[in-house]
Amino acid sequence: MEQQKKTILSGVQPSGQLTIGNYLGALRNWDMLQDEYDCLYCVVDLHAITVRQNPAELRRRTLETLAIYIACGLDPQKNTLFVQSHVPAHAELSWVLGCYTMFGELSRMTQFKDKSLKNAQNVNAGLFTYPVLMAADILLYQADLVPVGIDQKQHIELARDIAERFNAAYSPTFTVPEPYMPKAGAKIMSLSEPEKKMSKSDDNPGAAIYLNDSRDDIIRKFKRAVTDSEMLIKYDTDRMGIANLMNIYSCFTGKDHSEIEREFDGKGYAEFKLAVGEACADGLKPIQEKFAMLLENKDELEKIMISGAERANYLARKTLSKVYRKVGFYQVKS
Ligand code: ATP
Ligand code: LTN
Repeated sequence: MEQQKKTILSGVQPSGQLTIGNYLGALRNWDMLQDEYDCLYCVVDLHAITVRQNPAELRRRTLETLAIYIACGLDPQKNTLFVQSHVPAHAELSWVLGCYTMFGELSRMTQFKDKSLKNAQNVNAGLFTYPVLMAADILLYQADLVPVGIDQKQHIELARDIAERFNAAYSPTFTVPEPYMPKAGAKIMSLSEPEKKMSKSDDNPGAAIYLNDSRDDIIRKFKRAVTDSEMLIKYDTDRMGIANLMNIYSCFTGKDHSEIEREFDGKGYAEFKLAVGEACADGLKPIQEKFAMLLENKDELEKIMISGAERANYLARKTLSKVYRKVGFYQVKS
């Protein structure tokens, strides 16, 4: 039976503190998939160094990101949780796939364009080839589904193109993956600039709700969230500020937009913002408690990393050796 389960792979960069964007767009869905699929989730530290990181912080955040995965409900017994740099095949396959990816394709990636503008002093080659490494992450495990937020859709389409190109050039080698996006929460916007996505590496801490923010901070940030002067709680994508708050409230309460409109009919923004803050703080509380508990036992987290990497290495090696054979790398028996 085990072999018939479909495979899922996803990852988050340990490039900052995780936000409710990461949670609602990705992690919350991962939790719901763990019984039906064979799931692998990695902490993508190789991707994180495409932007300068402080080494001590990167190390700490790698462990914390793994702890957050578990705190968000991923059972390390049911899912393979690992750190990308612990599985060398990611970098190795990435080199090969880079030779099947066109310069023009990478130039069209919107994340590359956005990050080049944001890091104009460090537009390095890794930032450019980032999607190739991401394709390697996915294709190594023959993943059928990749649960991510909308911002990653273009990268998954590229991974599909690379897989199809390689399969056509040789013989079927890779499963062609599909993106899996949540109905609600696939794109949570910044609280200070609601036309931009909420991002963990935003310079303004008021723009994002971090999973570890205190209740007071959460309520205060929502209170200051940019809205408009219409004072009408009605879902309208032309009014991104209020639409975003309604989406967040909907994700945490399960209420749909029309229920929310009825609930706050005739009420003001202050009351609504407080309700959003409280719902969000309530929703994050159990995650925060579990996270704090997990971090008290670093040895246990390291054990999870080691056994995750062991299984991931085993699966990744199988695909990599197939690829090496197909492209014609000389094989010797050791
Ligand atoms: P960075 O700011 O360092 O680029 P990020 O916050 O954009 O990071 P990633 O590590 O790139 O986060 O993304 C991890 C997962 O979270 C991905 O599946 C991504 O699609 C999802 N995600 C990130 N931001 C949002 C958002 N604002 N809304 C919904 N999903 C999001
Ligand atoms: N690029 C992704 C993170 C990521 C990823 C992956 C997501 C790296 N490798 C593989 C899904 C599958 C991002 O969120 N920015």
